[in-house]
Amino acid sequence: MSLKNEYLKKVMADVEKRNPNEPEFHQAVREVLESLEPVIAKHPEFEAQGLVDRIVEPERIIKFRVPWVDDNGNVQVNRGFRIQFNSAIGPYKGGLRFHPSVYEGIIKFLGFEQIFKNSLTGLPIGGGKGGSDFDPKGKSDAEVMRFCQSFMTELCKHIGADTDVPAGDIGVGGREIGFLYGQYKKIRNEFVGVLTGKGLTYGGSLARTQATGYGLCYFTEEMLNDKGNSFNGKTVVISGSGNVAIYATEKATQLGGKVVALSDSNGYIYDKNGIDLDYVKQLKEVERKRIKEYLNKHPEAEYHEGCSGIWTIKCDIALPCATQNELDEASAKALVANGVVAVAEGANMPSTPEAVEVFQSNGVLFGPAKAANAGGVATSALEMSQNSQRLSWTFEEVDAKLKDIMVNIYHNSADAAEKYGLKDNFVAGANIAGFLKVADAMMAQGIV
Ligand code: NDP
Ligand code: 2IT
Repeated sequence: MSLKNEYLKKVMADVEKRNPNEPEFHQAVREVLESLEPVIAKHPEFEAQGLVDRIVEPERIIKFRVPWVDDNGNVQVNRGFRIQFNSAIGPYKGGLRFHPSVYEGIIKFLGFEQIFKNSLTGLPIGGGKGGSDFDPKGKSDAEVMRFCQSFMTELCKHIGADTDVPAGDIGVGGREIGFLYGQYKKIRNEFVGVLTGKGLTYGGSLARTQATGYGLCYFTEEMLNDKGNSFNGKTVVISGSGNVAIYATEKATQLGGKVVALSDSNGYIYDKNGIDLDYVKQLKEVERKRIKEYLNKHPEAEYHEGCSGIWTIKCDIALPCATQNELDEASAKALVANGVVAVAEGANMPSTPEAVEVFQSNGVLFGPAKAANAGGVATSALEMSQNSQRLSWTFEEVDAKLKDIMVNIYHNSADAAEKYGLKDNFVAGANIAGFLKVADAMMAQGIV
């Protein structure tokens, strides 16, 4: 699909010119602008107020040096980022990613997506994202701690409980959030909800660890239910074996599905008997080992090198939960040929545009990341509410709110798609519904 509206074409050309060599950011913007064609046609005031020109430009980009000393006494230097993209509906909110592939274009694409995702949750949170090209793999706990302390020594000048509230993403989990929080508190002398995903003994919310994976399954179950279908009795393939993949596996299994495959960046496992999740948790959450070690306890399972082969496994439901552009056109065709019924994105932008086109043109139910994985950030916003009240809610309370939010996101996306003549196109629906709330707030606040 290509852009037809002259205003949107001009905005896209400007984005490409102003952000050269950032293909992931261009990809994320193009998808949203394509969805907005009917909205811009209906609302000439958005063009008159330069609204789309403004929404594609981050409010602020912070880029900084992160020096630290490794266990051998050598000085290491990484680069840190925080992009404060849009604060129209609330303080900037979004994760921190520590991965060697991080550069400004990755943080920009993630921050841009976060604006619309956060809007879809119905909660008052703006869009932001940050991270570093630091690679936590193979580092000792002490090295990770020194890195996090150095990172926060700079970041703490730019964030705050009512300004910008970071959380986890790839390579940033409970351990990293703890070190980051400790350093923030030491420098600022404030015990406040400036990060989410905190430990339960210092202000974290029950169910935040599970939230993205559980939320993904609640969304998918609602999408399936709407078409008279469900997880029950279905074969499920999930990529990744990190936070999102693990808790998607747990909830998909509770809903009656059988998860037969997981992966990491080296390869994938296939266990036709259904994944032994307790063992995966032990390997990944406790021992920080590779997924191929699964065969130590389950020699009857298979391990294959490489990531994309996972999509050739026959399944009814596929949940990509690893990273951007991990599922391409050829993989989408393989899933369709094997009869996949639903695909929902736990990762951010895991399907290439060509893959999305294959799913949509073959009648596969497709839940885009912004909608399907919004449960993590939604529960982060619930953590912020609890911190403000200095109260903590039970697991059941938070989980019930999460489920409610995911069901609403599905219906708001489906309704917006239908209203604009794009029934069952949840990509367009999520983009439009997410955009309209932010657009309304920006219109009300003037040219800022
Ligand atoms: P984790 O770091 O816990 O796990 C990441 C998983 O993805 C690991 O299995 C990792 O394998 C794999 N992976 C990472 N990078 C690559 C790569 N370049 N190629 C292949 N595999 C890769 O992260 P999360 O589970 O938190 O995040 C997974 C996805 O979900 C990301 O896209 C993230 O943005 C998204 N997300 C996360 C949310 C959250 O609350 N955590 C909320 C919403 C979305 P390996 O160990 O080999 O690197
Ligand atoms: O991509 C995401 O939504 C996240 N990594 C979670 C962000 C958050 O603030 O909880």
